[in-house]
Amino acid sequence: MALATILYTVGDGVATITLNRPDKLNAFNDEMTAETMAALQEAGRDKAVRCIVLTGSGRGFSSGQDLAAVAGRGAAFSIAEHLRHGYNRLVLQIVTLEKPVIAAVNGVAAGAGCGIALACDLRIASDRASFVQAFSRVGLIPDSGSTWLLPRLIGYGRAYEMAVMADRVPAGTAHAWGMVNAVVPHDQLPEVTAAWAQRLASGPTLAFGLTKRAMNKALSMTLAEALEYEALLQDVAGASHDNKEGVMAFLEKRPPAFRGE
Ligand code: T3D
Repeated sequence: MALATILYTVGDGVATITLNRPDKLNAFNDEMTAETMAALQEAGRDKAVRCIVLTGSGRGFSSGQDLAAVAGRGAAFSIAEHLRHGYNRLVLQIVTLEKPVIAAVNGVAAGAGCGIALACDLRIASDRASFVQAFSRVGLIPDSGSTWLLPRLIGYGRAYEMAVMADRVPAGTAHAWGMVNAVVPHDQLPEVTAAWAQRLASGPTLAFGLTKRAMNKALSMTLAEALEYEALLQDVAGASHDNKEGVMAFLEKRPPAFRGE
């Protein structure tokens, strides 16, 4: 892939996508949205990839929509179409990609950048990171899944406060509110993220993917429906190499050698 706005690397079962417009705190222009989607598609297809890390270069994770690009729009521009073709697809791609996706939040995550971090399965934040629902600062409503994802993670009151106050929520508060899984000293973010990613990449990838699918579906199901869906997917997981390997490893008192299938 020839890439202008992101970096894409694969190693030891982990694909790392680095948003790479640091002078704009990795604001999304159309090119960066398209390249990020292409990289996620490639990571989804590549059997060697069993975990994906999304991070930013420089001092930001992402500042959301590139506002300089907004200023150049004509009167006929449709924001709805822009969302449908860009952020909406990107968010759904992350949520439906059946491999664990970690956001390594290295700095500020604002607007759509915050929504995209929230769409990831796990968030590890640098102690220099912060989260801003910046939309109302520019007279917009939260998008990129924020109205759905944020209240589920932190509850309506805090989500609404973030939306209308649009203040920076520092990493420590985000952790206390349940928005991030861990906060680590800034210098240790790459190392801690690599350790989490490595552990996930050597896990039962099929089961991890089905878990993601089941948990996301369960959010709009009754308990009875979720129980039935678990039963259906457990049939699939139960027929996998990794289920057999996990059971044998337990009985033989050795660590399992999962293949992700
Ligand atoms: O219209 C649609 O397409 C709908 C879609 C909407 C999705 C959205 O994401 S709407 C929300 C858009 N994002 C924002 O409103 C955030 C704008 N940025 C900020 O509020 C602040 O930059 C931050 C709170 C994120 C960080 O503040 P700070 O003080 O750490 O950094 P800074 O000095 O403001 O920014 C550093 C540079 O990045 C600066 O450039 P300069 O002066 O050094 O040349 C700044 O202009 C640039 N930058 C930051 N954010 C953006 C940006 N440039 C373009 N677009 C940005 N979003």
